[in-house]
Amino acid sequence: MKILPSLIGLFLLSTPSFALDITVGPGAGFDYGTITEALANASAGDDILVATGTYSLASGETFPLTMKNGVCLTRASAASTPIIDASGSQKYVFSCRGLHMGTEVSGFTITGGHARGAGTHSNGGAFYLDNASLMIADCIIQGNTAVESGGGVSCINYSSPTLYQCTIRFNEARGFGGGGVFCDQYSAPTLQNCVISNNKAGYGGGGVMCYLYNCDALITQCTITQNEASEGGALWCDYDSAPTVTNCILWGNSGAQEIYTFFTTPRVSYCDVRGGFYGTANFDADPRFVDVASGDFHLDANSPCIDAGDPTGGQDPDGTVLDVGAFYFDQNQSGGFQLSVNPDPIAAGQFVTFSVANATPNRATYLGYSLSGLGSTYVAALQVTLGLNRPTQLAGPTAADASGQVMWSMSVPQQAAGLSIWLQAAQFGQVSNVLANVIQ
Ligand SMILES: [Ca+2]
Repeated sequence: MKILPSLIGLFLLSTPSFALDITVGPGAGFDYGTITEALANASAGDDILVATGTYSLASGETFPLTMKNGVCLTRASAASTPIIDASGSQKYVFSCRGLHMGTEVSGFTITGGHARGAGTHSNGGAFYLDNASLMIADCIIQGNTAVESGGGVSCINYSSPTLYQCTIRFNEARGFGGGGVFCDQYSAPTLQNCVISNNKAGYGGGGVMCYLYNCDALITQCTITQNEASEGGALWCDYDSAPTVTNCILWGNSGAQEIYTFFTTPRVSYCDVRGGFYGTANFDADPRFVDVASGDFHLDANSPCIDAGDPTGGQDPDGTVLDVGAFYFDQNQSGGFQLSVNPDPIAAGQFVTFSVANATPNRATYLGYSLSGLGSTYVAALQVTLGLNRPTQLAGPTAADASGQVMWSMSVPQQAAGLSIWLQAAQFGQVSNVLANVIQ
């Protein structure tokens, strides 16, 4: 076909820049064999696509890997997660200095880094950021260490990266703070849908430390658990640093408290905090992770975190109110004991119907509600713990039908308009999801 070269020529003429796809992988057929070489030869706008494999000293890498402005370093296929392993180098894995958004590292397992250089270079086992605001997405940052702070990630000097859908676990800041993430000197990273677990800090902030001067991190829909520090097992907020923490689980960390504050007022709302914390709609209830021992921090079907997020903050992919934590519980696929309401939201002065599906057939079913939010209330007669604070029985007992369904209809008083209400159904030995609603 002679037409092909001219078509390619047209395509090249119409391409406004000379951005390249640079491939990295073992053996022939790739542009480079190492990420080190690819980065050295990349320019702003280039994508470096890394094939499955382990990239280490043994495979020819030189650590730290120095990120370049405007370069996207990512996996060649979403089906794989290449491993970048700096073990033996005694260096942090990535050096990120003077970078802006548009720079990206995504889709890797990043491990084996060790920050032990002079001054601030003893921070940031996997990522050392200095005035760098890149995107770090879909990465597993695990098993890195820092002599001082930021076992996984260190953000200093106006570094405000976005960490999205990352798992930051088993990292250690041996000297000071931020087992997972350390922020200092006007650094305000965004952490969204991240799991920060099993990290350890020598002193404070087992999960995250927001240290001095306006480190106003945005921490949204994250699960911070099983971290360890003397003060602030989950989070440390120091003088002048006031992170905004929304729809997060801060639970099961070891330390004097989950959130340590020193002359600052972090904005914490719609969070499940062990021991409680001031702020809008925070609660203190076992989040009911699927399996803590194996590191599965998904929610089980009876988690009080389901639909407990900020109702104005958007929806989960299943169309329900946001769940609290890094992972939402899919109520469409659960097949479990489920409570729903129609109309949604509930309307004052009208009838409302509450429906239960997938209950145990022919068994007595109850509907409870609270006007004061989520909580943890044991009901001895049913041997269940309701996820409601000071609940009152609204309906039942009503036997579920042969297909496990129950419906209750009732009129809503006109004067209920504007009330927030939380509802949950229960049978002996099991509870439904909690419905949160604001009566219109
Ligand atoms: Ca939800």
